[in-house]
Amino acid sequence: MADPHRILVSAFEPFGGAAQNPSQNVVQELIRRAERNQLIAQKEHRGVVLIPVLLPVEFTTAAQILAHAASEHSPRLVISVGLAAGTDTIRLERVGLNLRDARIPDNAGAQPADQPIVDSGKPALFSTLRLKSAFKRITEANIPSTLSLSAGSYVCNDVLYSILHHLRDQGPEIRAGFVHVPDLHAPDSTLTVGQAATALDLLISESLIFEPDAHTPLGNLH
Ligand code: PCA
Repeated sequence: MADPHRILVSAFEPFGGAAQNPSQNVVQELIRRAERNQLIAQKEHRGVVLIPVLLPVEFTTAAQILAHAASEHSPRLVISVGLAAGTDTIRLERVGLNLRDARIPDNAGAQPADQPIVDSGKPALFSTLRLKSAFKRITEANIPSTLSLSAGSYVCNDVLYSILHHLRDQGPEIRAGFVHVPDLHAPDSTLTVGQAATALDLLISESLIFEPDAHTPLGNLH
């Protein structure tokens, strides 16, 4: 297959005492659909190849593993998925902050407070995925979604900021970003793994388009 669209999709291991992390189920569902040629992205683009990566919930290490995988596979897109418990929409993260401030220890016991991720790095970096275009399609598919202004200051934000920092000198060809999903295993969850996988699929398909993101005014008031 000539010049495939390789897409790195990462999920996280469980953390904080939980038995599972729904980000893993979402990525597994995406891979299952890809194997059956059922992805919207496969219908809209030729040669989509998904490469799954499972990350530990550990500051620094998770980001290093993702950066290493990006160097190894030369993907077109790097999309990371994590759990945001207590939320009820698919959160398309717009901003990675150069900040570590952990409410709970990570899985290796680290609990940094008020530390930069990259010394003298920029205070914040923006996702380079086509989030607004994807948001429109996800919403049209009746999947509750939010353009989110912060991925927090825990390991997910660490991964988002670090991959954007890592890729910043590599030109616009490699886009990267982060998606938070709700606790899809919660008994009262209003979203399913299937819906979250469809949202990711649409984000992938939109982000493979070689055009700038939509410029519709969608910013949050707060
Ligand atoms: N969520 C955490 C880290 C791993 C995950 O799935 C976060 O939001 O930082």
